[in-house]
Amino acid sequence: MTRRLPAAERGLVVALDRGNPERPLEPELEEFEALARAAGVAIAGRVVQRRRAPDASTLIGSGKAREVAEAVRDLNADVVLVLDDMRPRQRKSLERVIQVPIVDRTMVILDVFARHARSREGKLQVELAQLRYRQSNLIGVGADLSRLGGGIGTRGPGETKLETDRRRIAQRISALRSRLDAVRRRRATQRSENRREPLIALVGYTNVGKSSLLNALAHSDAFVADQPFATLDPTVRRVYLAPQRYVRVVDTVGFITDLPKDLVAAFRATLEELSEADLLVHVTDASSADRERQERAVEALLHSLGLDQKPRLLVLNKIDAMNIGASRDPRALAVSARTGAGLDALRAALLAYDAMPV
Ligand SMILES: Nc1nc2c(ncn2[C@@H]2O[C@H](COP(=O)(O)OP(=O)(O)OP(=O)(O)O)[C@@H](O)[C@H]2O)c(=O)[nH]1
Ligand SMILES: [Mg+2]
Repeated sequence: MTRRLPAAERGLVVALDRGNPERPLEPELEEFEALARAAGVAIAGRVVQRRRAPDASTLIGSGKAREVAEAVRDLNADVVLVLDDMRPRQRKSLERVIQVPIVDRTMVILDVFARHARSREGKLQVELAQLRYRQSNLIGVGADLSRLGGGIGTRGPGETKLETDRRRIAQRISALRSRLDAVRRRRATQRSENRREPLIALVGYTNVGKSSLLNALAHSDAFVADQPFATLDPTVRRVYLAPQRYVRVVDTVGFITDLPKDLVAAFRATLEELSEADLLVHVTDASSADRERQERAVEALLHSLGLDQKPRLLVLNKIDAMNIGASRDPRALAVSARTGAGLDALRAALLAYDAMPV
């Protein structure tokens, strides 16, 4: 029950710059804007507040909040997009000053997921994540349950309604859980009928080219797009390596820094399928200046899923678009899903793993 949102809302982006040299703001801000665009928002402007620590009551400080309110009017923005996590209290005080809906990073990511979910399981998982997030952050929903699943621009109701909402959210959450269980039981049966060939999982940051690589290997046409989270549902294809040697390659949801915990929880079943893989192929984007940060985020998530011990192959994709002079990771196999460069070497490497026990 996910809802498509009206296109081209105008968003004003707000972020705190904590001046932490270990974690520069710019790449995260750019990523946030790409997420917002994938959620159908046009970026009208940015307000960055420099301060070491967030203000306890308004996140950005009350003076800055008034400045944001003014910028909203000047730029004719419909929504304020806040990069940082907010406490319910900070959100409330900001809402008093800023007269348009306030949406945080988690809500933006949930919204992109809601737009891109295709399968029944994917949709149920996204709705579950949205409700859990609203529940734990005391964000209300519209009176009509059928409108649940709204994201960008969904405004919370007043206090009293929030109480009734909470009860209905709790009911809806348990209904979703049992429907998801049913879908999963059905899928587990289907899966067990189909497991002779080794399973190789493509994992990696969102938008690095996992689906493109799957298509290049399998001559298939899984959905590819230059935006985050184009893929949500696991797609399995049979890939030919050599005479009589086939593997199954699964392409699944991409990772991102600080993937919201409610999403990880809701997508746990999807992510746990990675544990059935015989080999994880970690795909990275050679053309991205942000590659190291992305790799660290993927490693962190694999760790939290208990997948550290899986055999792993590092693949550097998009070498056709790599800056001349940029250093190549000697551990990685360099390929281009677009030009086909390096794919024979990749098949050979997979063939070597194909000898492993199933
Ligand atoms: N230049 C270049 N672009 C590529 C290559 N592989 C993929 N791309 C582009 O990168 C973008 C993302 O590709 P996808 O295959 O959708 O990436 P993904 O990792 O599946 O992304 P999500 O499913 O959104 O996590 C698309 O615009 C692709 O055309 C490559 O080898 N070279
Ligand atoms: Mg994809």
